[in-house]
Amino acid sequence: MKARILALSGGVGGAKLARGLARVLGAGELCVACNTGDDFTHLDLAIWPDLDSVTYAVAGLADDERGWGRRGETWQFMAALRELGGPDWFRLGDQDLALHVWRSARLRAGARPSELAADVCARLGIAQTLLPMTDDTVRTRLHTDAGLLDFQDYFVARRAQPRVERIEYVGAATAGLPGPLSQAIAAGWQPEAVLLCPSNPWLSIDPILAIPAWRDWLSGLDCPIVGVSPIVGGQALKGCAAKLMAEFGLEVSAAAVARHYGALLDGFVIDRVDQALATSLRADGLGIATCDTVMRGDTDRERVACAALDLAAELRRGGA
Ligand code: FO1
Repeated sequence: MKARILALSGGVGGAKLARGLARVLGAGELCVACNTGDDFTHLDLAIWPDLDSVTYAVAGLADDERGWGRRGETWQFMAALRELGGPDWFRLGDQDLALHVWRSARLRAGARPSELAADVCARLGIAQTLLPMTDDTVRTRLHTDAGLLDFQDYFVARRAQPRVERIEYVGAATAGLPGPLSQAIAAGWQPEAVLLCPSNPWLSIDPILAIPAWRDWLSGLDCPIVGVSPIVGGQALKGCAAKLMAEFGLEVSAAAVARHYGALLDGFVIDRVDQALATSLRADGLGIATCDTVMRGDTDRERVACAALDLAAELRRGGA
């Protein structure tokens, strides 16, 4: 593996940073490992929301408004499905559908998830390595006041309304690293830095960290691990991280996210509006960088990518 930087990502926020990183790094210098806990089988199709969001973002095909799926999408399949009385709570655009149909056929024919991800990258002209977090099956399930729910049932069908008591990552305990990463590690590969994207810590990054092989490898690495806060000014920019934190009895702040990652983290990028948290985070031993972390366009994405990479470089030199 040629990658220098390894990013761990969920969907929306992670995909934005992944695009920024892909734009500021050289071809092949980035590897993104994506959460697969949100994946599910719908209408007999294998749906991989986070890997697809990152793939479309890095390829420049993403719908930035929606945060998932492809730009310029059409919805004729959904209209026809609705007419037939089929399930319409989870929207599959016509172009996006091609990916789900083709991937499902390839999986049935025995392809490995990481092999499929590499094929899609090659077809879409992506020079970076995008991987599922594992080639095994891991599913995020939420214990809520509405019962035990699969992720997409909670997040999309019920609009993240139920109160969450506990989250489990079914299959994580026995899951392995994705094939290409295992092979690279066996051949002596080490990243220069690991970045935790501004994704939901509990729903997007924790499923990766719940895999013992990931935890063990990350904690033994001799390189900085730098996070970017998904919480800005006490609010989540998108998604339900703030709601979950409140339900878990946590303060909704960038500092609480840093504490959640604990000893794993060497550095943290926080928003300028959270500047006041920097002193206490530094006192906890973290390297801190502040910048405007809200990512609306490519210039924003490149700025946040550079802030995270610069902080990692400074930590490698022993500074920050
Ligand atoms: N999110 C929604 O809120 N509603 C949808 O109908 C929906 C469809 C969808 C289809 C393909 C895909 O790759 C993602 C999709 N998402 C949808 C996003 C998905 O729920 C993600 O898991 C979350 O955004 C969390 O990352």
